[in-house]
Amino acid sequence: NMTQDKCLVDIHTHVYLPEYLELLRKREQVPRVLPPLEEGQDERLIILPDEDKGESTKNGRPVGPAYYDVREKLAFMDKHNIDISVISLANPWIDFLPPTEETFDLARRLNVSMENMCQDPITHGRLYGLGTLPLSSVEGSVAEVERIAALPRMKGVIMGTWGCGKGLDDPALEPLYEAIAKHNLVIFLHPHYGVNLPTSGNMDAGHSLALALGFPFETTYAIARLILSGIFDRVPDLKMLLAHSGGTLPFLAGRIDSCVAHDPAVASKLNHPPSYYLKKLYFDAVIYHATGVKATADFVDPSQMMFGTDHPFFPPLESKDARWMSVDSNLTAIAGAGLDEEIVKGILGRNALKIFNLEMP
Ligand code: 5CU
Repeated sequence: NMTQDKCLVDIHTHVYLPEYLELLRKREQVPRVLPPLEEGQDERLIILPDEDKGESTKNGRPVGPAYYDVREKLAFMDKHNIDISVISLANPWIDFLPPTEETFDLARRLNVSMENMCQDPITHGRLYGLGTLPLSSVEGSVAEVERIAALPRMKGVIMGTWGCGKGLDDPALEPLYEAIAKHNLVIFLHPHYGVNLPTSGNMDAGHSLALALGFPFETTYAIARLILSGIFDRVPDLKMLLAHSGGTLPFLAGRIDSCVAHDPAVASKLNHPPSYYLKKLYFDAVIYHATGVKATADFVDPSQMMFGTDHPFFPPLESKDARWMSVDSNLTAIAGAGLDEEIVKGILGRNALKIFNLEMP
């Protein structure tokens, strides 16, 4: 169908909802929002672990209306001809809050606020949402999944790699995975914590290496552990979308298979080699080079890949009116990966319509 063929869907696009910014403004520890450095400037976001300790990162990043205003999201979509966005709260969600009624109530309010944003008449049906879970409590999260499943424009949940503090392979999380699978919701698995290497004493790389490498390495390790836990044998219908083209998983899958095969005690816990499970996951195409797109499309069926922008992160540094380089790099990478036209159309929109069960606006 022609319309679906031309559709551009962004499945990796974030917001910091007003209720969340309110929470971050009140905090004195990372994650937090600081007041503007000078009057008339934007507030500043400090969210990454130890970001407040780095010389070039201690003032955080400007956080303006693109981070919370639905009109800015729509203007960004219009500028890049994006038809539909599946929006999610940005990191670090509410992972750091204790398992209290107050946290559960905040999760509820965030999800209703997200649903309302997606239902705002000015969006003309162009937005869908992913919910936020109070992950310090599995019980609280299962209850929230039940609520999210009843919200018409919510199609899944966003989750970090922390789980309830012991990683994604924590057996305590299984009831949550079962609840998510039961409702046919998608988990958008997104990094935040990095790989906990000592910070370099010689060079201040700002945010660049934490985002470029810490994030994907974190995803790689967390998902490999999750797969080795055998969760996908026990909950085979669990749908999981990996940020940043799965970190380095498409590239390292062979090494994971080989190392597991040579460790019979580990291999015997699984019905299949690790890459069997990896190939069932979904991957975004937020990797910026054609080589990364090719590697992912070579590893998984490309019908499991979907376009994303990472808005509002990586805005243009010069003109505010320009198209975003971060968006165009991803579009160019998808177009330049030597894939068939039909496969490219799938990555740009058709796959997302199907996987998330979205309706054309
Ligand atoms: O690259 C990304 O996905 C991000 C993100 O989600 N959050 C952030 O702080 N920077 C980059």
